[in-house]
Amino acid sequence: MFWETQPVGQFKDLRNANLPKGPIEPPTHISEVKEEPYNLPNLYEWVTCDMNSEDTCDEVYNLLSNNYVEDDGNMFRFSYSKEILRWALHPPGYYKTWHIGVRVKSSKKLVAFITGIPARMRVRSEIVSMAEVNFLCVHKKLTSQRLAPVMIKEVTRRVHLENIWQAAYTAGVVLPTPITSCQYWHRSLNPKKLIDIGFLSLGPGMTMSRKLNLYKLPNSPRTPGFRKMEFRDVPAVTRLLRAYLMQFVVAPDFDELDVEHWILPKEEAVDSYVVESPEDHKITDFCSFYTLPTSILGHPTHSILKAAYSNVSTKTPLVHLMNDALIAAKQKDFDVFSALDVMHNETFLKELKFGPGGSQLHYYLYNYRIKDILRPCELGLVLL
Ligand code: NHW
Ligand code: EN5
Repeated sequence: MFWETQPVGQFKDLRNANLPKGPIEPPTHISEVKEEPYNLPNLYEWVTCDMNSEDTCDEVYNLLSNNYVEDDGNMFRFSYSKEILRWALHPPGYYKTWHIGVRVKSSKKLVAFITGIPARMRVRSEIVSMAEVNFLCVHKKLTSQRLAPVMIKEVTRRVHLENIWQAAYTAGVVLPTPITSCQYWHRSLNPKKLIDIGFLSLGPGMTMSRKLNLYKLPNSPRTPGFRKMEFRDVPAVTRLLRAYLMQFVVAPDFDELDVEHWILPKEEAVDSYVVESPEDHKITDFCSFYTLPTSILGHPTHSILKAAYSNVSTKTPLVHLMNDALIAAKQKDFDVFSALDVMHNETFLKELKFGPGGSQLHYYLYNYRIKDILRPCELGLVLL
């Protein structure tokens, strides 16, 4: 088994509380990192994907929208847009060499993909340089050929070449071993469409009109001073976000440049709002969610929009703030607002009529052992 050979927490060690915490393997000198890429089966070759190239970005988009993550009933497939992919892969300090493709040598067709981006992560009081690994995808026709382990080893090698020895990643499947397992929650914004496409079921004793009534939202946000975030808000939002994230055991260590990249609104990718106090014009709260179009498989109506979030509140109660986030998302024509039970989200999910989704999301660290498995509310990290 591949994962048994990797420096990750193993299932058999779960009961052993005495293992040392922190890095599982010590770093080596970069000069000792293998210089040549790992061997692929002979038909294939490695490529570095330049996501600024329109053609390459198109190829990656097509590979993912046809082969990436589906729900357990294969009714929906994540369909990250080119805007989101570019945004997701170009944070401050990104490495182009960490955007890795596999092509068929003869036809040059792109058949597999994996990415890393750099991030500073805080684990308790330690700041650890990490890679966040995402968008691992193998063309449906080539699965079960053990390509994924080679791709993971290759991204690991390229991360090591930048003197980085830890990584964070999420997956819907259970691997050795989660630092926490979170539940997806969904809040219907457009129940009629969600029922039409089978995302939501009407349920016994429910009528469409009762359903529509249940999920009705006001036409505009309720909190006075709730407005779209602007560039000038970056310092205040950074302060709020840093203070909020300090409450969690594992969370990113964001500076102003990170906030400018990850939080400042970007069309088709991320929406963020602040509450500016009408009295003294101070920024007291902020919330944010990203766009994730999802293909509806085998249905004439195409593409539903999902949103996730990351949020902070100091003054406005979190429930009110998130209610305004729902209203804002509804106004922007999103069909569903999704969230995980991470951070303090448990405090508003039920009250704001989110329902538990069909699947879980497991969080992992590579080459880093933490003291105990975390509760979702101890986690301050959202990956795209
Ligand atoms: S999770 C989304 C992953 N993508 C999808 O689900 C898309 C649809 N599926 C596929 O494309 C978000 C294929 O099924 C994939 C597997 C490519 C998933 N993570 O090649 P084989 C991310 O992108 C293990 C990790 O035959 P396949 C996070 C599996 O347990 N490992 O499988 C990515 C088995 O190992 P075992 C996964 O179906 C994080 C082996 O792969 C996995 O053709 C990556 C089988 O390989 C998954 N999602 O392709 C890790 N799914 O030991 C980063 C399966 O059990 C680690 N496997 O025999 C850190 C690296 C950086 C470190 C830096 C210091
Ligand atoms: C992340 N970076 O299954 C990559 N999504 O619940 C890895 N279900 O949307 C992610 N099957 O529950 C991998 N509707 C894990 C996620 C894979 C995608 C996935 C789930 C999350 C999902 C929907 C559709 C299920 C269709 C049948 C779902 C019900 C929602 C309803 C809302 C109102 C209250 C009750 C529940």
